[in-house]
Amino acid sequence: MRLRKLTLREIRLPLREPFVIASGEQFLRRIFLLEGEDTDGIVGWSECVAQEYPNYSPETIDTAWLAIREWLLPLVRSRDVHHPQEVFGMLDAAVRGHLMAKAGLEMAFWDIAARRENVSLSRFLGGTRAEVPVGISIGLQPSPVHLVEKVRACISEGYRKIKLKIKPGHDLSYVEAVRTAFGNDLPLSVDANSSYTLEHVELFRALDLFGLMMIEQPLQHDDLVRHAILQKEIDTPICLDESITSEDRAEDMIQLGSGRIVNIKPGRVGGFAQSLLIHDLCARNGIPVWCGGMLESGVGRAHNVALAGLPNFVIPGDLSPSRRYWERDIVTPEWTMSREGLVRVPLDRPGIGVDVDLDRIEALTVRLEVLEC
Ligand code: OSB
Ligand code: MG
Repeated sequence: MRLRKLTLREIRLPLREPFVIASGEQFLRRIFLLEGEDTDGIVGWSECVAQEYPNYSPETIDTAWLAIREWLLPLVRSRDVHHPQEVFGMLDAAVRGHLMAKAGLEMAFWDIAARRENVSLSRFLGGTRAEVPVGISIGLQPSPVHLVEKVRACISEGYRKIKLKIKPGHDLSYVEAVRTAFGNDLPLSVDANSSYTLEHVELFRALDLFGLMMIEQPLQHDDLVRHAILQKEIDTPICLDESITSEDRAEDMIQLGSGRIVNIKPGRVGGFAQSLLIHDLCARNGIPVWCGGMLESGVGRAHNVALAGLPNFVIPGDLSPSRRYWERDIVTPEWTMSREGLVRVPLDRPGIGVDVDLDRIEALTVRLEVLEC
């Protein structure tokens, strides 16, 4: 397989509800879509998950665009790729960082390769499940009362896991309100997006009493050592998100005891090859994983759902249906969730398994670059 053309597009979709986390808030998603075409005319899609502002990762949609055009595409241009597993190495040997940009390019190759084999992306990756359980990530709310009403609605929709965003001052009273309203059996977790320090250890000991499934990324975005210190002080499993940027970092986490669960976002770790390595490493070490989200459109969601079909994704992923984010998604069919909180993996269709609504994308495009290879 050899790339003939790569089309970069930016579209903008307003979120149905603003999404607020410790490190910032979002009303509109600037979405970076990649459409690759190989020399046989097979087309594959991907989404680079970098956001508008570098508050989750140091990358942004604008740095990723530059990285892909200037440094990454030239590394695969006019080179034969026998398997998409090779792409990350080709990119990573020459360019440091820019993992979201690398992932965007790499995952387009995976969709093309799956379509060339006429199999679903999930099967191509090694997925074994036809449906996967879905959790929801609820942004910071103005009060515990607001949060309880939100959680009530999510439970009635069927979500299998509820994740609450927290930050200092917006934590214990919120968790307590949810536990009081819905009891201790509700699968509940919190995500701090790096907003605490080791000074807050007493707060985490207090959270221990609420029997949370996990506390996601309490400390610095690139920290492992302090997370290991914190994990020794508390019973609740720490789950790392931001800190896991490679298989090596996941291995460090296991060695140091910095956490007991990993959130794998293919976009964060440089794509599917790295995601598979982390998945397998965690499986060998008894570390459960789940698939996180980055407020993706239906294109990025397809990649996440495909990955979440692998066997060690044993915890519900942040894979909410299209309606949760958008008035209208850019794929057909839109992503839906059953009353039982499951999303179907489109195993019966080649590649990502949904059709990209090109007319709609064209109408929404604010930036376009066609790169001939
Ligand atoms: O920390 O998991 C996170 C969204 C943007 C950036 C970081 C995170 C998130 C989410 C949203 O939690 C999950 C989703 O896509 O529904
Ligand atoms: Mg997170």
